[in-house]
Amino acid sequence: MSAKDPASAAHVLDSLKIEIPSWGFANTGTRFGKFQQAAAATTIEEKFADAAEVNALTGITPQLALHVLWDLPGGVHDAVQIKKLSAKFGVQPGSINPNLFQDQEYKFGSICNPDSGIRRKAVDHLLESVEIAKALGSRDVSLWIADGSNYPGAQSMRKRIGWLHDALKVTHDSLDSGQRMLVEYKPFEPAFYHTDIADWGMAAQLAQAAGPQAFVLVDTGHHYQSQNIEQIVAWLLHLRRLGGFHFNDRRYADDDLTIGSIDPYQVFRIFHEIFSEPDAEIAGGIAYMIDQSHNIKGKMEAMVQTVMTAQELYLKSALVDRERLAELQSETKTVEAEECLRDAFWTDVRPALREWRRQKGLPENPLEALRESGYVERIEKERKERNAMLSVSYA
Ligand code: LRH
Ligand code: MN
Repeated sequence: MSAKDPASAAHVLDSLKIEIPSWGFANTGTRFGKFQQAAAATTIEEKFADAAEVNALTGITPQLALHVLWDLPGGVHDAVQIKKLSAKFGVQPGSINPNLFQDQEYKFGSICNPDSGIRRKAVDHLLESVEIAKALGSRDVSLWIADGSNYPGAQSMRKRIGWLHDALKVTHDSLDSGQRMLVEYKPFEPAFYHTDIADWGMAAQLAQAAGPQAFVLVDTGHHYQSQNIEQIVAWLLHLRRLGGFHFNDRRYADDDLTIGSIDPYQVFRIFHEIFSEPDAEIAGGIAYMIDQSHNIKGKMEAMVQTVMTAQELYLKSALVDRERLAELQSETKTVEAEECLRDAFWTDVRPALREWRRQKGLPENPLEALRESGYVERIEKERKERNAMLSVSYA
């Protein structure tokens, strides 16, 4: 048994912070519809309140990711209100996520649209997102675009690459020092023939061309079935272009299920690559964010369960005896090397996690504490009437 003792490794949890998404508390759906939850958050105040509750229970989610058109429909003018809510609930605004996928004009793309006027509009939204991040003191502007096409010949992929570079360069150069632009890739959906930023290589090349404050965001759900995600992580660390993660899980495509629900060993292997990064400063700058849509599970339960699972997998990965592993790897002792990872993965870290929480004055089992708190019942009472009025149909 080569794994380290969880209690002696639990200190690694002190620096782990997980950013949670405002949209994880809202009623989201699939193309076939939305199942309303009476307790779901609709207003930005409710999203901050729910995030504050998750942070009170887990102690490691002090930041809330915001999606511009969903959380700041008034643009940079809404920053004042956000700052008030942040002060009231003790949760900081986190990454700022532009919305370049819902406006009618973006049918054929946003920053890659053949119409220069529409590209201008999209770039203006990116620049406003940077101004919002400045106003809120947010480090990251986290960019995902749905741009692509559905039929061969419909669009010029070459021309669109040029427009992409132009837009990301302008956006990068508007950043303040200390700010970062994260480029998120996705192989398909909503476009189903080509997607303009489809994989890590395209995103890394775009980030390098944009400038030193541009990095790649790895959404674990944005990969083809058999892709080796931890190898992509190793490459991005090597290139010094790994900005952060959108953690979730999937069985088929971008299913946005809760982290570790389908393949917990996947996240463990990703954390292993990060713990293997010799430069602590590089490893320290990585943003760990959640990007999930909770259509079936209760949104508060799902979020608390998600944060606990991320902590468990992070601590498990910290238990790998990496010195021993390095020896075994150079001696090509395949099975013994693999056993180093398996020993750590199969170690039950929950007792050490409970002890870490106890020492931090946090509930030993946040999910149990959520149930005992009556928080969900309370917000359900407050919100059910309003939520009942909201439409359920997709179309
Ligand atoms: C796209 C994505 C992106 C977000 C959205 C909510 O699939 O992962 O990160 O903007 O989900
Ligand atoms: Mn994402």
